[in-house]
Amino acid sequence: MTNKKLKLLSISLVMLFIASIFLVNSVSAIDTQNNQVSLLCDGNCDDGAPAPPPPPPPPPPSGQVVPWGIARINAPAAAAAVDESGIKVAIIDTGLDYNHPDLAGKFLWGHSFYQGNTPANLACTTVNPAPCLDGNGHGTHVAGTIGALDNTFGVVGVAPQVNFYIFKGLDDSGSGSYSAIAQSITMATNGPDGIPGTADDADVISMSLGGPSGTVELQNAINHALAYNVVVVAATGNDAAPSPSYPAAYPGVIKVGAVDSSNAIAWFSNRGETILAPGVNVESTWLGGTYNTISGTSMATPHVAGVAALAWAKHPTFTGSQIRSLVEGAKDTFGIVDASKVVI
Ligand SMILES: [Ca+2]
Ligand SMILES: [Ca+2]
Repeated sequence: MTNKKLKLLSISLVMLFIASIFLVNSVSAIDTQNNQVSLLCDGNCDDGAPAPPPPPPPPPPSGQVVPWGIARINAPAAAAAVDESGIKVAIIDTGLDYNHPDLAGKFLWGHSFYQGNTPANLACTTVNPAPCLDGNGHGTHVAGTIGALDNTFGVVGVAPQVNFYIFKGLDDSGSGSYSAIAQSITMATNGPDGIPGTADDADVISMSLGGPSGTVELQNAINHALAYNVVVVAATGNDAAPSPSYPAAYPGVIKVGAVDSSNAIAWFSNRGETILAPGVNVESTWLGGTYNTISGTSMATPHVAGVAALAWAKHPTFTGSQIRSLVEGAKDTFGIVDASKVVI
């Protein structure tokens, strides 16, 4: 049971048709032989091959782009209305390119359960963040949607002032054990001091990953997070299935499905969502200081995690359950999250 794995949830644009088959096997489906859970993202991050070397640095930036999804959910105006600089968002994914200029200074603390594709157990600190370096790109993409800096270049995230706890619970090919995910959830909840219910606990946990079943350890970790007022956000999965993958399926978790820029639910998005967010052609940060445009419920989830951070900034005395209700109720007529509704 404890060796089960989860995977990323994203979808390749270029290889959309191929990806549609590939994802069924690798994204939100647990391979019962290997007991794997997977990322919910693009073919780029889920091909099982070793991560390519980082691409060369991009040309000098010339102006900041507001990705369509950031504009669509009214994030810029909402972020302008609050100070979210004290909010800590834990990202459980493939790590973070903490050297990316559009994510500079955001890494606070974390832990790595993988080095490359090899299991590990390494602390990540501001002095030595290296164990949490992203070898895939997926985690860095998620991070950029949550909180890429509002500056003169690149992209901007939903909540540009937030900081990150980074848990490398997925390896460089996008797979991770259920136990690594569960341990990441517990560590994020407890924070650097190891004690739940103190000021250094994560405020939000964002998980762009999933598998078709759960484990006792995973559910216990989710329940621990919820009991200590951590808002837990997870992707529904990319299998075009009628119900969410795990951990999104657990009660109390905000379950995020994906829509395109025409307000239509993405063909791949598992249903049973409690809210929708942009998840098709999402531009965000990538490895080596670059940017990439990919699709998946993996890409929708960080939009909602960012909105949850803004909600905490506006309502610091709320319980986690109150924040969850506020966020899940902050939707437009299409069911798409609207950041402006959590900062009123
Ligand atoms: Ca920027
Ligand atoms: Ca703590």
